Amino acid sequence: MPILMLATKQFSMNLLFSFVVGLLLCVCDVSADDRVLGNETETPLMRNQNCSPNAKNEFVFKVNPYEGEWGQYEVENCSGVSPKLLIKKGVTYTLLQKDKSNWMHPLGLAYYPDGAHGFGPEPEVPELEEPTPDDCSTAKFACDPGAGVKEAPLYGINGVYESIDNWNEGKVSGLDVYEPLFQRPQDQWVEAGGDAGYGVKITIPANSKTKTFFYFCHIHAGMSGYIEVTDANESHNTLKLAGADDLGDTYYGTPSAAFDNKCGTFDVDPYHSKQDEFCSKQDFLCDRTGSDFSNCMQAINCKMNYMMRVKEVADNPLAVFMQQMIPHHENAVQMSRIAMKHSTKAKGYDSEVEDLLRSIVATQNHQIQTMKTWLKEHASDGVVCSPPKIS
Ligand SMILES: [Cu+2]
Repeated sequence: MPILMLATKQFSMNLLFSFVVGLLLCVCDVSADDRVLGNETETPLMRNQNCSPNAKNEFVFKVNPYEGEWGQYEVENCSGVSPKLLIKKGVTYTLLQKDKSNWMHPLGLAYYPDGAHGFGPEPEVPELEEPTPDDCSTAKFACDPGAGVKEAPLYGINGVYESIDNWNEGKVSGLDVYEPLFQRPQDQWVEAGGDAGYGVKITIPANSKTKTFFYFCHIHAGMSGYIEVTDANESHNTLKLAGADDLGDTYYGTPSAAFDNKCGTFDVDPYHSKQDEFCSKQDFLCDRTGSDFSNCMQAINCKMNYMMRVKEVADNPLAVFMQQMIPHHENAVQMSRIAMKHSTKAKGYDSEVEDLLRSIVATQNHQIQTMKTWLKEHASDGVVCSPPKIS
């Protein structure tokens, strides 16, 4: 074969090889971004999509830190965030929490969204417990699964699960052991979880009247999703609290704008698109480059600057502390979300930095929710006053 033909053939093979490798890398990149770094398409991910378990009847959980205000759960091989888990009676399912993104997000199961955090006007809603909570017999909740029906989450650490007969005995298993472990430093959480990690098992008995219930995070409100018994008995219970049967924007927050999706932030877009209104002539980075990162940082700092300028509450300095600390903490969370999304290739980015950022997001979000609850009980939200005009 002439040398030229050989070279051409070799060139074509190389081209084909590069094309195939490129295609594979491209496919891997997209899925990696979707799973680990959040969504790069600048559109919010879908919520409440039907989700079936894997072949071992497991739902493998992760937390996507970029969706919604508090982050939202994802399940391996299911699309979107906060998916609706489809289950059948009489089958034992495991909600697995092995991935490190689950740290500070221990799952619970409740008859209404958010369990002990409360939902709508209710400061607390009944959870799946053994025995069934008395509240389930009231008309406003109406969630009694039936006489003698035992349905409750069985918590497990490193593959060792409690049983329904020693439910939450609080020494070696149960929620009272599970939840505190999720608040330990991340390396200790990983070590205690061992090879099998953490998990929550649930079996809905054949004679149960439960059709729809919820998974939620014991530490953060606002991260719930549906679980539906697809072969529920005909005389099943129905949800009574308004809004529980249609979790949407009111619950999860308005889906993020394109700017927020690009930044990895939540509800910052107006401070970018209408910056003159909120932070006229103020630069929060000197000699700004105008890169995506730079624009994201400018917008979040504009938001914090604007939101922290609250009217003084003369008779309650603690109210002012709470009102200012909320946007201050929100900025720390937003800044960490931007760093997780835009600085992974920066010099010095390693697993310790990743742990630090995850810790800022999870712990400060929890503190924000605590401060918001305090304001609701003892004062009111801050009244923001107009920024000074800089000429
Ligand atoms: Cu959480």
